[in-house]
Amino acid sequence: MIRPILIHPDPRLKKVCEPVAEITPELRALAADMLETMYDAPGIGLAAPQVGVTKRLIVMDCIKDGPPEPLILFNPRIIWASEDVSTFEEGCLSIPDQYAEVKRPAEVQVRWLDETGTEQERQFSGLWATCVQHEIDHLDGKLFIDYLGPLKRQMITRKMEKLKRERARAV
Ligand code: K1U
Ligand code: ZN
Repeated sequence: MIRPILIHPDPRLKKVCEPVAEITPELRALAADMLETMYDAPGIGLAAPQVGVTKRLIVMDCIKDGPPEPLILFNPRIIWASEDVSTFEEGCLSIPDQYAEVKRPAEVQVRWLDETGTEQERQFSGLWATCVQHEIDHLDGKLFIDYLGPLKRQMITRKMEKLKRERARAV
């Protein structure tokens, strides 16, 4: 099921999300819905708060060409980050049509629980590293615009407020 994606500003996007204590069938269904929502958008990642659920769950697939590689990560944690940084132009499905360059560690080691409750660990680089950091930021109530200066951030926030007013009028 495709779920509606919250648009910034929304208080649910500013919350620190709760860890998942047990991976229940409901949470597995939520993860499947999030993947469907992400592919439909389209996007390369999605965090549970973006669909209004303040739990520590993200999904990703950064493969552009070739067979899909969906990943479901419960309680993801960065356990190592490189000193090297890289700059990517980031977007966000909760901030449509706005892009900005963000500097982040180029490589990160992440530990998480998969959908079977098994602990997984993987080193991410390139777009995967940028995406996993962007998604984990969502779980801590942080958006990519929080890395920008106050004027740029305010300009984007005002555009999003206008977009939300227009969308509300259209229904
Ligand atoms: O968290 C999100 O809002 C998803 C976001 C993830 C992301 C994008 C770019 C850098 C870091 C994290 C998106 O997927 S925005 C859409 C997007 O980047 C994309 C859409 C279609 C094809 C390829 C990329
Ligand atoms: Zn985002």
